[in-house]
Amino acid sequence: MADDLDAALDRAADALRSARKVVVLTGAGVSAESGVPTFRASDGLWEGHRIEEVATPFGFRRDPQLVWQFYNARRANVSKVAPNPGHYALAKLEQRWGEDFMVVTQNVDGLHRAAGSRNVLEIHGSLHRTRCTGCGEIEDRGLEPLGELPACPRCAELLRPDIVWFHEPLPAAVWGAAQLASHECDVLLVVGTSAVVYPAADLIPIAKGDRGLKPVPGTVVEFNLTRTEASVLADVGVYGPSGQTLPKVCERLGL
Ligand code: BJW
Ligand code: ZN
Repeated sequence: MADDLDAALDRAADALRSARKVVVLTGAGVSAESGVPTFRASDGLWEGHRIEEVATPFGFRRDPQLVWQFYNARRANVSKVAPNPGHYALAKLEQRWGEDFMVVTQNVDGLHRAAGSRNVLEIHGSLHRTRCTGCGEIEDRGLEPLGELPACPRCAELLRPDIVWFHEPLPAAVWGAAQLASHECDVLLVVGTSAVVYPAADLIPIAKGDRGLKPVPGTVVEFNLTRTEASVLADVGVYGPSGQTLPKVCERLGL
């Protein structure tokens, strides 16, 4: 088994060595070793709530107070955690590739930026930001406690978390940039995601060139504890905790 992992790490490092442009798609698993819970527990509940209650626009319309309680608790949890070696390894890779390295994250915890990554697209929003349901103003409020029905300082309408809930479109500019980067990349690292949520999971076939012309298909490397929906499209699978495997890739690249 250890031999398999070593061989996979060698192949991942080889793919990166010859890559001009690199994209990383991350999910909840990259933050698991920081103590942020992942989403798809077997009971189908998120911290005791049904997904429709707390992560859809309908749930927010029905009971904004409950949704804010849920998000204030999430914000408080995230304020206590720190990036893990997996986040730092990705920041180190960005230093090697510069502008040609991009992290596309489904996570809303802000830990990639906290670890020093700069070229980050947060395609599902951020726990740090609020969005006004009246004037649309988006504001970075950090993780300071907010009330149960926070109001906009400009127009006094109800604020909501700046998070992409189910049934909502991803922010157009951010999603467009993620698609373009995936189309142009030579290597896509898929880290800690079950790859079941769309349209994020579409970035994997886009990187392979399956959704349009790409002269040379991108190489997809999956980092996860287990095989996922992404595994059939992955050229290399590195199975183990990403807080351990990503730093080993950096070591192999001499970083
Ligand atoms: C480790 C590890 C370690 C652990 N090391 N690895 C049927 C009904 C309704 C909707 C749909 C439907 N069918 C399809 C849809 C569309 C829907 C969707 O995809 N649903 C699927 C679930 C089926 N998508 C949407 O609704 C999207 N919008 C949309 O389609 O809009 C269309 C539209 C167009 C125009 C106008 C209007 C609408 C929006 C999706 C937004 C998703 N947002 C969420 C919630 C945010 C709330 C919040 O965070 O507070 O984002 S969903 C949730 O899942 C969250 C995550 O970003 C996302 C992805 O999850 P992720 O990151 O993959 O986590 P897990 O837990 O699933 O996996 C963790 C992985 O880590 C596992 O594989 C572990 O093994 C691994 N792991 N430890 C390495 N140490
Ligand atoms: Zn407002």
